[in-house]
Amino acid sequence: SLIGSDRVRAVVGLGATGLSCVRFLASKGIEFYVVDSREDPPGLEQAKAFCSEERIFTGSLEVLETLGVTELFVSPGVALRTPVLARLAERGVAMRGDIDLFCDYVDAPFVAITGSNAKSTVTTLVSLLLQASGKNAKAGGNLGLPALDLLAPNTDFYVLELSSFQLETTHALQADLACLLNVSEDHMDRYKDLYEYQRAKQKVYRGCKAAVCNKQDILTAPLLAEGVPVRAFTTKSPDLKEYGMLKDGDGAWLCKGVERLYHTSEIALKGSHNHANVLAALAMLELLGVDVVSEAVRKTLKEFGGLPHRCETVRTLNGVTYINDSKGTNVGATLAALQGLGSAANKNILLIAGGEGKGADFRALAKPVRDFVRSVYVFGKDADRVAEVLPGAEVKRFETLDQIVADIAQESKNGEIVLFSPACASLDMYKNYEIRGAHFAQLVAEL
Ligand code: UMA
Ligand code: ADP
Repeated sequence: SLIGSDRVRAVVGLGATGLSCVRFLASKGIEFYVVDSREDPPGLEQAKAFCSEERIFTGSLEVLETLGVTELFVSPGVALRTPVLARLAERGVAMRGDIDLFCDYVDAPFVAITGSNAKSTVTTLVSLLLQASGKNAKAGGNLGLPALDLLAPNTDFYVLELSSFQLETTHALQADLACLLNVSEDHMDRYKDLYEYQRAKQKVYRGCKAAVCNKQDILTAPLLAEGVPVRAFTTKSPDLKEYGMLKDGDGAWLCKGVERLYHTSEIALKGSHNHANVLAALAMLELLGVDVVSEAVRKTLKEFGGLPHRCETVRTLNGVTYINDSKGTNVGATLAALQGLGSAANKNILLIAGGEGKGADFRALAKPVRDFVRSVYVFGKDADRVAEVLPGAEVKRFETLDQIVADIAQESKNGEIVLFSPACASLDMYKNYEIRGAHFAQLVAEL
């Protein structure tokens, strides 16, 4: 039925996802149209190598209504609420995505990982642990390399990071292992409320053969058929089959039930949020049938210090530690950074926040700011929206990051932590969070 001639397909959006669909459909000899709302989308020239020019339409999506389409592969950046898509869906046109196509063709076990935060860190860690354990594992999806581009013979495991947008357009995921790490507000410009967003995230569990969830976040709890194995993780002490932590002096043991697995002192990832990430990854290894305790795993945990732009220490100068958490693009990530790095006794954090708030509610920042932060520096489009929820806190408002770093260089004291964790997307002032983080790191390097 996949190559049934009754279907009329179109790829919507010509970014990384759209191009991967174009290449893949062409390689299967399947015909399709391509549409993009931009006049000159980034993937246009490349797409022409796989699709005749008269089948490519740019500048508007409205043309879809005249093509007689029955099935769309919609890029994650294109909202299903876009009027023309909503009208077509109403008429029964299938709204699919690249992950749906991946599921049609994948012939090796795959892991699906989602959550509001920590997806990239955990996806990367799981694939590194599998590789260290001798498996041919490939990681991608929202992480960067589109899922369809991963498909290759002799793969033992695919490890996919999935966004809520990708899950919206996925109808039969049926992952061999599914994990929802956490749910906190994000992308509220695309969802009606937190529950609509959670419903998209929960789709990761649909038809899965095993699952991992977060005991400390009820919104991650799966509703599954009897007999599907589930493991939970927590940063508190675990029950019998759970992954959790037992305090030990200054550190703690990562445990499965009462069994001690690794001590925090032998794990490169720092902060309790990152320990939760390691526990999630270990739980996944177990369910994939891979040894959780081995020299290979131990060595990997000792070496993997995290991805750039995620609570990354970029410099220590005059006793002040500068941390780049530019990937902190929502309130939950900034909360985790403050809780993971903060000390109520010292109150030694200088927080830099602001940017494109995506309609978020920043009130959850008030308490950790009161507890751990000496001074807040805000900038960007939603600077005032961040500032207004922090009454009583010392908040300084600036136009640019350059001005903020210059001010902090004067004001910061020995022993303080400068945390650049915006709680906002970067798109109001930067091309993406990586360029924003690199700008911060460069300003700090020039001090
Ligand atoms: N487009 C339209 N109409 C619109 C919006 C976009 O035609 O209304 C077109 C644009 O003109 C552009 C194309 O769609 O040509 C862009 O597609 P896209 O925004 O879906 O981006 P891709 O390049 O396909 O990248 C996507 C993910 N991007 C988004 O979800 C926004 C990438 O995640 C992902 O790595 C990639 O697929 C491969 O799977 C990025 C991301 O920011 C990192 N994700 C969000 C996040 O992590 O918070 C969800
Ligand atoms: P994602 O791919 O979901 O955006 P990342 O691994 O890129 O996840 O991390 C995004 C942000 O979330 C970073 O600011 C990081 O410090 C923060 N973070 C990492 N682990 C957690 C966690 N367990 N809970 C909340 N935030 C976290």
